[in-house]
Amino acid sequence: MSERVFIGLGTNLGDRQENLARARELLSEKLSLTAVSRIYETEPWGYADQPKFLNQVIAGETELTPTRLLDFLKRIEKKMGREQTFRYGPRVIDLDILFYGDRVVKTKRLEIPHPRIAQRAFVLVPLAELAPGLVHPVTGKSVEEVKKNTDIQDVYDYKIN
Ligand code: PH2
Ligand code: MG
Ligand code: MG
Repeated sequence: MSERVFIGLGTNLGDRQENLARARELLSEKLSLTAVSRIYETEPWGYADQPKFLNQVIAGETELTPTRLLDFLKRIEKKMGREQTFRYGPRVIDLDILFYGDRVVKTKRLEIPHPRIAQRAFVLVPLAELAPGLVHPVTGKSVEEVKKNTDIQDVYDYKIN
């Protein structure tokens, strides 16, 4: 049985567009990509003094369990040269599980749905593009509803080169 998952991609170091492309390619090894949002350039959230991010959200079908999916994402981040910095600091690539079907997971390592979706326009805008009607399994709110109540001015369309 496969599940539909949504993954958030973020990058603000090096060739950001290339980083997103590489990450999508590596993701497709274990995830059949069913939808890919546009790319957005976004002001850094959480820690201001760093380069702007490119953000994107993808939807895919996978056989991996949530924990295995997390391991897989961490392996990709490592392969792409991600180094540990500090919370909300700059990174070559960040891959976050946003939703995993309507599963709710809360362990030390992993929380699904991602706990900060509602505060993050850089996630909500691309997510609403793919799945406006997607309902949060705990709050019962749709992505579109949450987006309407979020300031999205720091999220810009990014012209693909
Ligand atoms: N990721 C963070 C911290 N801040 N800001 C933007 N704009 N985009 C991100 O992907 C991002 C961030 C930590 O995961
Ligand atoms: Mg993140
Ligand atoms: Mg992360």
